[in-house]
Amino acid sequence: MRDASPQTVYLKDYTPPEYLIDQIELHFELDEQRTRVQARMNVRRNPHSSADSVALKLWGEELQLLSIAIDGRPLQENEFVVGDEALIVHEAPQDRPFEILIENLIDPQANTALEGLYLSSSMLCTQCEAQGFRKITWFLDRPDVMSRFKTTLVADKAKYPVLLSNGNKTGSGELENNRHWVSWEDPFAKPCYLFALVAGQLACVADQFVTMSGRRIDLQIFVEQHNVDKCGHAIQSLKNAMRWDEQTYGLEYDLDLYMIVAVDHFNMGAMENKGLNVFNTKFVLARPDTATDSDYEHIEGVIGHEYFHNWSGNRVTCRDWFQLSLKEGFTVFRDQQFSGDMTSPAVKRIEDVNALRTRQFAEDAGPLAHPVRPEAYIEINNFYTLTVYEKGAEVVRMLHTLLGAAGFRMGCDLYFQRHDGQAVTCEDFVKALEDANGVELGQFRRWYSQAGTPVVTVEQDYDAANGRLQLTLRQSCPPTPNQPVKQPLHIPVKLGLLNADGSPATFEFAGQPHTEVTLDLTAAEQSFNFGNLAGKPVVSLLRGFSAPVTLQMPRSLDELAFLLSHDSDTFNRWEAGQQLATQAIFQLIDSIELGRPLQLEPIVVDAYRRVLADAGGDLSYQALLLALPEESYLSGQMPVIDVEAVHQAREFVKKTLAENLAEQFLELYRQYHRDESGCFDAGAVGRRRLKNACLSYLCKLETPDSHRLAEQQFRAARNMTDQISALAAIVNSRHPDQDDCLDSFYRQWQQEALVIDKWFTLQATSSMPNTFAKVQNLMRHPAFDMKTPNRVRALVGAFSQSNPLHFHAANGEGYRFLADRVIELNALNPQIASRMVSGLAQWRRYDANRQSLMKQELQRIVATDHLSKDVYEIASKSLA
Ligand code: 0A1
Ligand code: ZN
Repeated sequence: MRDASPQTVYLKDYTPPEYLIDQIELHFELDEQRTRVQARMNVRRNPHSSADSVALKLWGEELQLLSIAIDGRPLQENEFVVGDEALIVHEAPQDRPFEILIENLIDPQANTALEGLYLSSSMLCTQCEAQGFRKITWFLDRPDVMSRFKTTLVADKAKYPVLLSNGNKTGSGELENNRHWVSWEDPFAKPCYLFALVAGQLACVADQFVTMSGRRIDLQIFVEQHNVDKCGHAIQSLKNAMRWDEQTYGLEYDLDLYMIVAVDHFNMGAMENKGLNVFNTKFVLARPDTATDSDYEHIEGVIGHEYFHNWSGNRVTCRDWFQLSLKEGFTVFRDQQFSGDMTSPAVKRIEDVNALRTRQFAEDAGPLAHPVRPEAYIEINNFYTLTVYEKGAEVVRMLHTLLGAAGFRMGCDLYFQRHDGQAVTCEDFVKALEDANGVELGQFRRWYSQAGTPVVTVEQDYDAANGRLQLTLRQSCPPTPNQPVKQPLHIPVKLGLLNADGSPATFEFAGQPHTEVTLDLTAAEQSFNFGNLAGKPVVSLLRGFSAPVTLQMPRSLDELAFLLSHDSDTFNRWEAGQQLATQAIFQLIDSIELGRPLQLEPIVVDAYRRVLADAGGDLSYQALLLALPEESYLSGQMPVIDVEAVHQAREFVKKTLAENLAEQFLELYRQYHRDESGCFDAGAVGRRRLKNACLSYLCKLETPDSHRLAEQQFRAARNMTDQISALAAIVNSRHPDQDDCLDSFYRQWQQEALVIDKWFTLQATSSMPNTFAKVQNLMRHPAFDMKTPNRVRALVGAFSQSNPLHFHAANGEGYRFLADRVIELNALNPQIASRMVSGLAQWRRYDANRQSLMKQELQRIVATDHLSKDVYEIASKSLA
């Protein structure tokens, strides 16, 4: 049990800060166990605060105070008090600005939570978002307090030759005892969550970028020496992102230097600290033989994401943490646009929707559902969620759809111009878009405040005599925690119609001819009429996934097969294939549950035969068309999830397709298989995706030939995409040399941490029997480490979140295993611990036996001594 019940923070309680800190000068004497921090702050009363208390409360945690003075006068013991969470000066000067000088000690080595200043391998680095700065020194740690930072770092020259902080370098020098110093100054006022420092033995990969106004920017990526050969893609991605933001949003970089540091120990993906991004190595390092094509794509996306934050997040920041999606939803939308433009917009959109529907929809339907702009939290770190990020991006995308690209751009221009240098709200963002376009988005705002995934149903009424189609759309949204009743939302529904021969139909809508329209669904029930039709059209609805809703539209297998062949909307064409497979799998699940023999509808086989024959030339897209819906997506559609039936039915479809279309799979495999080193260009990526999709089907045949094919590819591969795809096929089959392949992979890559993460994940996600025992053994493997988040995610996270079959074993061993890990992690790293709890949060979706086993484990977690706020919030809300 927790020592004291933790407090909830509410959006409705927001008040402006009572004091402001215009400037802070930080001086660090860096040391692994005893870092000495001196903070000199210029403080004044906030003229916009109506509070009348004379006390000054500065947040601070796990700090050892050495001294405190105001305007040079050391404070007496009765003038302030230091608690677990804050330091309070009882009476601060009210009538004038004043200076506070604080000196304190911190212990980076003991910091396994990776928040504040910590040690990663032999490097010192910081993570301050959301509230890590208070673990560095006492401060007004809230995003609406923006200060200019000057930082001086002093350290041992041999251990820490490189000393970095935000902004521009202003000086450096030597000191006695082999120490040296470097000073930095950031000319832009910023909230303290954007502060960063890094110290270590780092190699630098440098480049330059000339901005649209002709300014030359130095770009520097800092990594450990042995990784300098893996930075090329990150640097190229950064330059692409800088150019793209100029061209798409007219936004230019504002400092003379942009630095990225890659660290092995990081709780999240990366962090947008002003001028000094800190990245998880996973999103920087890539070489064709160590990183897959999707690693390359993720690196480009995350580099873009952090770069785009320089405007959407840093220049214009959040007033309070409830507004997190203001910067995150918008920036995810921007990075999605960027990645689409760099690769294929069609493929990127499908990948993003697939992730949203399998993961965010589950969050929105479970006990942790919350609005894009949450109203309450216990621990803000728990709100870096799929809802805030991914659904938040969908909300921005809908605004883009409603206003059109040009209108959206005008709105963004006004937003950045109006709010540059300010800490603002989601409301300010919508208001700028409204004002720039002269439109009213009143009802649309409900997307920010209402949780849950809306359901849209469709009724069709075709009048053959008059060539008219009437569509009646109805929307509803299931209750979510604290929101039993929902209001109708403003839902943009993009629509096209197809003629019987598959060609796009021209139709009349609102008196005008169209081939595509966006309907504004605003009422609970609304009808739309389409005229001038030559015959009954086939409706293509929610094109491009124009809103994050569940569309319920009964379709025959024939109609789905027709759309899969003909829809001109690339998203809906893919979606038709997914629906076709989903319906087929659900028929099989019924048969399994009724004990009937399994049979796959021939129309499904025919549809996949056509996809294999031709998909229009984009090989990545063709590979997506071939991918069956994931087990987690299928489970999301069941009232009571039956993990075994879902797995068995999906496997049956895959195997049946492989048996019926073996020749075509093999032919395509041979056509696109190359012995290539793995350059990251669209042609090569497409070939590999398609070929490896074929290989994964062929391996379901479990024949000596298919086993040989996989093993040959594994042994000969000169790029990681081919090597790991082959190993995955081997590990998920009854391949006789499985263990030997895994061993040789380990021996080959034991020096490359990111590759060894893949090795852990492959084994943790295998559907083969005995996986749980293997996972338990891997916990004892010398390369496993509970203090390295990437490792924990690779093994514990992968098993509990991506292996439904074995994690949900009916005897509860998976649940017990996870709860034990959560309890261990709680003491080391509460953020990672609380992320791991999510495997248990969906307990209500399972049968009674599993429900009670999962609940029991959640209760055991909640009853743990010294439970962190992070884990307490997730586990207790999951049980509520
Ligand atoms: N703002 C970062 C995400 C981030 C959030 C919290 C962190 O530590 C607790 C670290 C990174 C982003 O959106 O990339
Ligand atoms: Zn972000």
